[in-house]
Amino acid sequence: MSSPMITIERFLLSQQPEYAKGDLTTLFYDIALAAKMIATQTRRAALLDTLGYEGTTNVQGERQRKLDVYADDVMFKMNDHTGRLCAMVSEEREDWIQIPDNYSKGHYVMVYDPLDGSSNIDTNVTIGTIFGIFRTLDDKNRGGLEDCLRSGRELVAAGYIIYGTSTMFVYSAGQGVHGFTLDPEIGEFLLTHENMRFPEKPAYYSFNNGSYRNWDPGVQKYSDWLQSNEGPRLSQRYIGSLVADFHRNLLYGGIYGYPGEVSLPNGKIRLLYEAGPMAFLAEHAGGYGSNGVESLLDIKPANLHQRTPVFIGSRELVTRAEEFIRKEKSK
Ligand code: AHM
Ligand code: MG
Repeated sequence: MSSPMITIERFLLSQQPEYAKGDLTTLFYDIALAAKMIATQTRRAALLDTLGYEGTTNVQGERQRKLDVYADDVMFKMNDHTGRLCAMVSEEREDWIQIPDNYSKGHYVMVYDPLDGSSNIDTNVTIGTIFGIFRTLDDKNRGGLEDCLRSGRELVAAGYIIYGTSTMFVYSAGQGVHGFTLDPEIGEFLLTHENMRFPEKPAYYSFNNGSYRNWDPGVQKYSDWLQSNEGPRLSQRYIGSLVADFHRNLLYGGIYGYPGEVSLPNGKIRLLYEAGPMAFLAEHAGGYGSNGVESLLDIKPANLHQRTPVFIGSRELVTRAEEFIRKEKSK
């Protein structure tokens, strides 16, 4: 354990800029509280009969699992009444979420994927929660759709919670990426990973190679290069949870990719509440996130649930992916 013991609250207070003290700090703290509730439920899911499907589908036509619905509800309920937010966007809800009339509206917008990698839930494999925070564009007119449809460049903070062998809260508010581990005995997140950076020499590449046949030639050639003698000699690791694959690659160096496919030209990952926040974290840890052509942070979503191809992780590996893709496109 790190020494001295620093709780997430203490760290947040020491890190926030003066203008954000109070609001942003408390917002993170509310998200951390939601994370503890989701972690508790996830750990006991089989015992509480919360594995399996809810019997509903979300806006992307995906069947919702009981834990997807639970996590979405917790994220919403921990944040709707606090007066910090003026709107929210969730993967699990078609429209953006306005703050109920009986609560005051704050100056921030939170976008989130309540349970990422949820196809892994029933098999006891690591899953996560992703969030991003924007400041409202217009203090007088807060919480409209235009406040939500923003590029990752406009994020003031982003983070994820990873529900693995331990639960971790990883975030950046623009001054480094910091990780906290939940001590379940005392119910607190404690600072364990200060100022995380992608290591110089990467170790892993994380693509779903089962989809190789459906990728563009540029992505196929990049994948061939990764595995060739001329390549960087990485091991392949793919969990199928963006949060978990990203987290491992942040610690050991590597690249996560979810390219476009023949029947899914923009891939599977959502720009606003998955790719954008993760690209923000990547850049603040010395890495890079791209759609294969340009930075994920520079793309303004046209709709809330827009998908994008994703290549994210160690900067050099991501720029090499762009080079392969560009070369094939120009043929
Ligand atoms: P989800 O938010 O519905 O769980 O979907 C996103 C997830 C990513 O975490 C993961 O990398 C990917 O889907 C896995 O997809 P696949 O099984 O096609 O490889
Ligand atoms: Mg997801």
